[in-house]
Amino acid sequence: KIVIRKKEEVALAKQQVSIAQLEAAEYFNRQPYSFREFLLDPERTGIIAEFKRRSPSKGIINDKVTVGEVTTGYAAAGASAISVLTDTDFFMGQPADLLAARRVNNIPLLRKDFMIDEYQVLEAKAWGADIILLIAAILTPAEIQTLASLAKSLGLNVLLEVHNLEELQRSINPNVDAIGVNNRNLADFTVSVETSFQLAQHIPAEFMKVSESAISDTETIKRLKTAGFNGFLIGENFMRQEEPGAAMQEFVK
Ligand code: IGP
Repeated sequence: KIVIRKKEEVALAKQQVSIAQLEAAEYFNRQPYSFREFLLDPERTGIIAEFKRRSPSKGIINDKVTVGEVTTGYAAAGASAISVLTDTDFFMGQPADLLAARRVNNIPLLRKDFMIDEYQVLEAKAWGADIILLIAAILTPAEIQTLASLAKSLGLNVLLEVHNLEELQRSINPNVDAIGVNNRNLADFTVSVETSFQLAQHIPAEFMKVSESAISDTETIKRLKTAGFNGFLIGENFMRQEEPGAAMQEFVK
């Protein structure tokens, strides 16, 4: 269902904005930040803090804050990267959110969306992203290869999301920088951080390890670090507060 919606969205976008126009955009030729450098920087927290107004599982989380105030708050609190939803239908995000985050931050930005087409990778570059997300559950290994190698050729970093061993084994690709284990099952929305602990040992050492979703305490982060995780993607725990940046500041102190 998501893939069909995205295909329609991409077809429409292609009619409205040509590839030449994307390539002429302000940010298209900037050199993206290294995801690895920021994740492994001991001065930072390893947290990839997410700007998310709503989600399909929770409905509205926070529609009162601006992307500028939240993302600069996250950066000030020591985020290693910032995730910005650009999907409108399910998450109430928009391309303008990523552009706005880019304007005011100098750390890596993840375009969080359902990437299915090379055109979206060019959009991500044009909108100032440093990292794209590829979700194994909705892509064939061949599609992952195509999208990841295009991303690499543009200097973008790639985060590959998996939520079980089968997805990990069939999808792993040398053009990927980091493997994100999603603790949320996208089929039924149930969450369990155990998913990360189970898959950690199966992720080859050359990839950075990111644990995604349902992280709400620092004790869990400590345990994930011990299991070898370098990154922690946190959205709702911060976004449901009135001031998400201040909430992250409090969380990490
Ligand atoms: C953040 P949480 O539970 O902290 O809000 O989760 C992030 O992991 C989640 O938003 C996410 C997501 C995705 C959203 C993970 N993978 C794929 C959209 C698409």
